[in-house]
Amino acid sequence: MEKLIITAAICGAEVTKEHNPAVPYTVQEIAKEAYSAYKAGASIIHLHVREDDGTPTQKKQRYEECIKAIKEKCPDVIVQPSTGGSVGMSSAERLEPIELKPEMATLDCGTLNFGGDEVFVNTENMIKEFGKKMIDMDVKPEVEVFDKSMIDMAIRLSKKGFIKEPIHFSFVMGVNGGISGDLRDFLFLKESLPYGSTYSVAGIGKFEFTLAVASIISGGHVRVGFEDNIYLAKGVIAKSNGELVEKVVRLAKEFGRDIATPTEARKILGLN
Ligand code: KMH
Ligand code: ZN
Repeated sequence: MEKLIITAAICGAEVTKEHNPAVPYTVQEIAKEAYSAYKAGASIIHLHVREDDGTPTQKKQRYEECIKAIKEKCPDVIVQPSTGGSVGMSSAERLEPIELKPEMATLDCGTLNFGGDEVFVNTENMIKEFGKKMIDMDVKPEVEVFDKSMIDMAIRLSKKGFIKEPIHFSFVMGVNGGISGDLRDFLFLKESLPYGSTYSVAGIGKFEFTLAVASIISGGHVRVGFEDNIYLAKGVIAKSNGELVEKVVRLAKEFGRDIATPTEARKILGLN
Protein backbone atom coordinates (compact mmCIF):
# COMPACT_ATOMS: atom_id res chain seq x y z
CA MET A 1 0.00 0.00 0.00
CA GLU A 2 1.03 3.58 -0.63
CA LYS A 3 2.67 5.40 2.27
CA LEU A 4 0.33 7.24 4.62
CA ILE A 5 0.00 11.01 4.33
CA ILE A 6 -0.84 12.58 7.68
CA THR A 7 -2.39 16.03 7.65
CA ALA A 8 -2.49 18.06 10.84
CA ALA A 9 -5.35 20.56 11.14
CA ILE A 10 -3.67 22.38 13.98
CA CYS A 11 -5.97 25.29 14.69
CA GLY A 12 -9.30 25.49 12.85
CA ALA A 13 -11.55 28.50 13.12
CA GLU A 14 -14.01 27.37 15.78
CA VAL A 15 -12.06 25.62 18.56
CA THR A 16 -10.72 27.89 21.33
CA LYS A 17 -8.31 27.91 24.25
CA GLU A 18 -11.37 27.43 26.48
CA HIS A 19 -11.77 24.00 24.88
CA ASN A 20 -8.04 23.23 25.05
CA PRO A 21 -5.38 25.73 26.21
CA ALA A 22 -2.95 24.37 23.60
CA VAL A 23 -5.05 25.66 20.68
CA PRO A 24 -2.70 28.11 18.90
CA TYR A 25 -3.63 31.72 18.10
CA THR A 26 -0.42 33.76 17.74
CA VAL A 27 2.10 33.32 14.93
CA GLN A 28 4.59 31.75 17.35
CA GLU A 29 1.98 29.39 18.79
CA ILE A 30 0.89 28.33 15.29
CA ALA A 31 4.49 27.65 14.24
CA LYS A 32 5.11 25.68 17.45
CA GLU A 33 2.03 23.50 16.94
CA ALA A 34 2.88 22.95 13.27
CA TYR A 35 6.37 21.85 14.30
CA SER A 36 5.03 19.42 16.91
CA ALA A 37 2.86 17.79 14.24
CA TYR A 38 5.61 17.78 11.60
CA LYS A 39 8.14 16.27 13.99
CA ALA A 40 5.66 13.53 14.83
CA GLY A 41 5.10 12.65 11.16
CA ALA A 42 2.66 15.08 9.55
CA SER A 43 3.57 16.06 5.99
CA ILE A 44 0.70 18.53 5.46
CA ILE A 45 -0.40 21.36 7.73
CA HIS A 46 -4.02 22.34 7.09
CA LEU A 47 -3.93 25.96 8.11
CA HIS A 48 -6.44 28.44 9.51
CA VAL A 49 -5.04 31.54 11.16
CA ARG A 50 -6.20 33.76 13.99
CA GLU A 51 -5.65 37.22 15.36
CA ASP A 52 -3.72 37.19 18.65
CA ASP A 53 -7.04 37.22 20.57
CA GLY A 54 -8.20 34.09 18.75
CA THR A 55 -10.53 35.75 16.20
CA PRO A 56 -10.41 33.78 12.95
CA THR A 57 -9.11 35.74 9.95
CA GLN A 58 -8.33 35.00 6.31
CA LYS A 59 -6.05 38.00 5.90
CA LYS A 60 -3.31 37.33 3.39
CA GLN A 61 -0.74 39.11 5.52
CA ARG A 62 -1.49 36.99 8.58
CA TYR A 63 -1.21 33.82 6.47
CA GLU A 64 2.08 35.06 5.07
CA GLU A 65 3.51 35.61 8.55
CA CYS A 66 2.32 32.23 9.78
CA ILE A 67 3.56 30.33 6.72
CA LYS A 68 6.97 32.01 7.02
CA ALA A 69 7.20 31.06 10.70
CA ILE A 70 6.10 27.48 9.95
CA LYS A 71 8.59 27.11 7.09
CA GLU A 72 11.42 28.32 9.31
CA LYS A 73 10.79 25.35 11.62
CA CYS A 74 9.54 22.82 9.04
CA PRO A 75 11.20 23.79 5.72
CA ASP A 76 9.75 21.01 3.57
CA VAL A 77 6.25 20.69 5.02
CA ILE A 78 3.26 21.22 2.69
CA VAL A 79 1.14 24.10 3.92
CA GLN A 80 -2.51 23.90 2.92
CA PRO A 81 -4.43 27.09 3.74
CA SER A 82 -8.17 26.89 4.25
CA THR A 83 -10.49 28.68 1.87
CA GLY A 84 -13.38 27.73 4.15
CA GLY A 85 -12.38 30.26 6.77
CA SER A 86 -15.19 30.57 9.26
CA VAL A 87 -18.96 30.69 8.78
CA GLY A 88 -20.18 34.06 7.45
CA MET A 89 -16.98 35.22 5.71
CA SER A 90 -17.27 36.54 2.14
CA SER A 91 -15.77 34.73 -0.84
CA ALA A 92 -13.22 37.51 -1.29
CA GLU A 93 -12.04 37.14 2.31
CA ARG A 94 -11.91 33.38 2.06
CA LEU A 95 -9.82 33.49 -1.12
CA GLU A 96 -7.13 35.82 0.25
CA PRO A 97 -4.55 33.11 1.07
CA ILE A 98 -4.67 31.87 -2.55
CA GLU A 99 -2.84 35.06 -3.54
CA LEU A 100 0.21 33.57 -1.80
CA LYS A 101 0.20 30.68 -4.31
CA PRO A 102 0.38 27.88 -1.74
CA GLU A 103 0.96 24.34 -3.05
CA MET A 104 -2.51 23.27 -1.90
CA ALA A 105 -5.68 24.76 -0.45
CA THR A 106 -9.08 23.44 0.54
CA LEU A 107 -12.08 23.63 -1.80
CA ASP A 108 -15.39 23.11 0.01
CA CYS A 109 -17.83 21.53 -2.42
CA GLY A 110 -21.26 22.22 -0.93
CA THR A 111 -23.39 24.04 1.64
CA LEU A 112 -24.30 22.48 4.97
CA ASN A 113 -25.75 23.25 8.38
CA PHE A 114 -22.92 23.84 10.83
CA GLY A 115 -24.59 23.54 14.23
CA GLY A 116 -27.12 25.88 15.88
CA ASP A 117 -28.16 28.58 13.42
CA GLU A 118 -24.94 28.46 11.43
CA VAL A 119 -24.86 27.60 7.72
CA PHE A 120 -21.55 27.10 5.93
CA VAL A 121 -22.33 28.48 2.48
CA ASN A 122 -20.69 27.13 -0.66
CA THR A 123 -22.97 27.69 -3.64
CA GLU A 124 -22.23 26.12 -7.00
CA ASN A 125 -21.07 29.48 -8.40
CA MET A 126 -18.77 29.99 -5.41
CA ILE A 127 -17.23 26.56 -5.95
CA LYS A 128 -16.69 27.38 -9.62
CA GLU A 129 -15.08 30.70 -8.69
CA PHE A 130 -12.81 29.10 -6.08
CA GLY A 131 -11.94 26.19 -8.42
CA LYS A 132 -11.07 28.50 -11.30
CA LYS A 133 -8.95 30.71 -9.06
CA MET A 134 -7.00 27.67 -7.88
CA ILE A 135 -6.39 26.54 -11.47
CA ASP A 136 -5.24 30.06 -12.42
CA MET A 137 -2.88 30.24 -9.43
CA ASP A 138 -1.64 26.65 -9.86
CA VAL A 139 -2.88 25.57 -6.42
CA LYS A 140 -3.90 21.92 -5.94
CA PRO A 141 -7.32 21.77 -4.30
CA GLU A 142 -8.17 19.36 -1.53
CA VAL A 143 -11.91 18.84 -2.03
CA GLU A 144 -13.63 18.95 1.36
CA VAL A 145 -16.50 16.48 1.49
CA PHE A 146 -18.99 16.89 4.31
CA ASP A 147 -21.61 14.81 2.49
CA LYS A 148 -21.85 12.47 -0.51
CA SER A 149 -23.39 15.15 -2.75
CA MET A 150 -20.12 17.08 -2.51
CA ILE A 151 -18.26 14.26 -4.29
CA ASP A 152 -20.85 14.42 -7.07
CA MET A 153 -20.49 18.21 -7.26
CA ALA A 154 -16.69 17.92 -7.57
CA ILE A 155 -16.95 15.28 -10.31
CA ARG A 156 -19.48 17.39 -12.25
CA LEU A 157 -17.40 20.56 -11.95
CA SER A 158 -14.20 18.74 -12.89
CA LYS A 159 -15.89 17.64 -16.13
CA LYS A 160 -16.65 21.32 -16.79
CA GLY A 161 -13.02 22.30 -16.20
CA PHE A 162 -13.24 23.89 -12.74
CA ILE A 163 -11.25 21.19 -10.92
CA LYS A 164 -8.32 19.27 -12.37
CA GLU A 165 -8.14 15.48 -12.18
CA PRO A 166 -6.99 13.39 -10.39
CA ILE A 167 -8.88 14.90 -7.47
CA HIS A 168 -7.69 14.68 -3.88
CA PHE A 169 -10.66 14.44 -1.50
CA SER A 170 -10.91 14.94 2.24
CA PHE A 171 -13.91 13.35 3.98
CA VAL A 172 -14.83 15.46 6.99
CA MET A 173 -17.13 13.13 8.88
CA GLY A 174 -19.25 13.69 11.96
CA VAL A 175 -20.04 17.43 11.69
CA ASN A 176 -23.56 18.21 12.93
CA GLY A 177 -25.28 18.80 9.60
CA GLY A 178 -22.95 16.62 7.54
CA ILE A 179 -22.47 12.92 6.99
CA SER A 180 -22.05 10.76 10.12
CA GLY A 181 -18.77 9.22 11.28
CA ASP A 182 -20.06 5.66 10.86
CA LEU A 183 -17.94 3.10 9.07
CA ARG A 184 -20.84 2.43 6.68
CA ASP A 185 -20.75 6.07 5.57
CA PHE A 186 -16.97 6.04 5.20
CA LEU A 187 -17.28 3.05 2.85
CA PHE A 188 -20.10 4.79 0.94
CA LEU A 189 -17.89 7.86 0.34
CA LYS A 190 -14.82 5.84 -0.54
CA GLU A 191 -16.74 3.66 -3.02
CA SER A 192 -18.18 6.78 -4.67
CA LEU A 193 -14.83 8.22 -5.76
CA PRO A 194 -13.69 8.31 -9.37
CA TYR A 195 -10.88 5.91 -10.28
CA GLY A 196 -7.45 7.43 -9.64
CA SER A 197 -8.57 9.75 -6.84
CA THR A 198 -6.75 10.01 -3.54
CA TYR A 199 -8.53 10.61 -0.25
CA SER A 200 -7.96 11.48 3.37
CA VAL A 201 -10.34 11.18 6.31
CA ALA A 202 -10.93 13.68 9.11
CA GLY A 203 -13.19 12.23 11.81
CA ILE A 204 -14.73 14.83 14.09
CA GLY A 205 -14.50 14.29 17.86
CA LYS A 206 -14.85 10.66 18.90
CA PHE A 207 -14.65 9.54 15.26
CA GLU A 208 -11.08 10.81 14.79
CA PHE A 209 -9.19 7.61 15.51
CA THR A 210 -11.78 5.01 14.47
CA LEU A 211 -11.92 6.59 11.03
CA ALA A 212 -8.14 6.97 10.98
CA VAL A 213 -7.88 3.19 11.34
CA ALA A 214 -10.51 2.66 8.63
CA SER A 215 -8.51 4.84 6.27
CA ILE A 216 -5.15 3.32 7.21
CA ILE A 217 -6.39 -0.18 6.36
CA SER A 218 -8.25 0.92 3.21
CA GLY A 219 -5.36 2.75 1.52
CA GLY A 220 -6.58 6.27 2.29
CA HIS A 221 -4.81 9.02 4.20
CA VAL A 222 -5.55 10.63 7.57
CA ARG A 223 -6.17 14.08 9.03
CA VAL A 224 -6.07 14.77 12.75
CA GLY A 225 -5.68 17.93 14.82
CA PHE A 226 -7.38 20.36 17.17
CA GLU A 227 -9.64 21.63 14.38
CA ASP A 228 -11.38 18.25 14.47
CA ASN A 229 -10.73 16.82 17.93
CA ILE A 230 -8.97 17.93 21.11
CA TYR A 231 -8.81 14.55 22.90
CA LEU A 232 -6.02 12.01 22.82
CA ALA A 233 -8.38 9.43 24.34
CA LYS A 234 -11.73 9.58 26.12
CA GLY A 235 -11.46 12.34 28.75
CA VAL A 236 -7.76 12.97 28.05
CA ILE A 237 -7.08 16.39 26.53
CA ALA A 238 -4.20 16.34 24.03
CA LYS A 239 -1.26 18.56 25.03
CA SER A 240 -0.27 19.22 21.43
CA ASN A 241 -1.21 18.41 17.86
CA GLY A 242 1.97 16.33 17.84
CA GLU A 243 0.42 13.92 20.35
CA LEU A 244 -2.51 13.32 18.00
CA VAL A 245 -0.16 12.71 15.07
CA GLU A 246 1.98 10.36 17.19
CA LYS A 247 -1.09 8.27 17.90
CA VAL A 248 -1.83 7.92 14.17
CA VAL A 249 1.79 6.93 13.56
CA ARG A 250 1.46 4.22 16.23
CA LEU A 251 -1.77 2.93 14.68
CA ALA A 252 -0.26 2.94 11.19
CA LYS A 253 2.72 0.97 12.44
CA GLU A 254 0.39 -1.67 13.94
CA PHE A 255 -1.21 -2.14 10.54
CA GLY A 256 2.07 -2.10 8.59
CA ARG A 257 1.58 1.25 6.89
CA ASP A 258 4.67 3.45 6.53
CA ILE A 259 4.45 7.21 6.91
CA ALA A 260 5.04 9.51 3.93
CA THR A 261 7.60 12.30 4.17
CA PRO A 262 6.57 15.63 2.64
CA THR A 263 8.54 14.73 -0.51
CA GLU A 264 6.72 11.41 -0.76
CA ALA A 265 3.40 13.12 -0.10
CA ARG A 266 4.08 15.54 -2.98
CA LYS A 267 4.69 12.58 -5.28
CA ILE A 268 1.50 10.78 -4.19
CA LEU A 269 -0.59 13.93 -4.67
CA GLY A 270 1.04 14.97 -7.94
CA LEU A 271 2.35 18.27 -6.61
CA ASN A 272 5.20 19.88 -8.49
N1 KMH B 1 -14.36 26.38 9.48
C1 KMH B 1 -15.34 25.77 8.66
C2 KMH B 1 -16.54 26.67 8.51
C3 KMH B 1 -12.02 24.34 5.33
O1 KMH B 1 -11.05 24.54 6.04
O2 KMH B 1 -11.98 24.43 4.10
C4 KMH B 1 -14.84 25.41 7.32
C5 KMH B 1 -13.61 24.62 7.22
C6 KMH B 1 -13.34 23.96 5.94
O3 KMH B 1 -12.85 24.48 8.17
ZN1 ZN C 1 -10.44 23.78 7.99
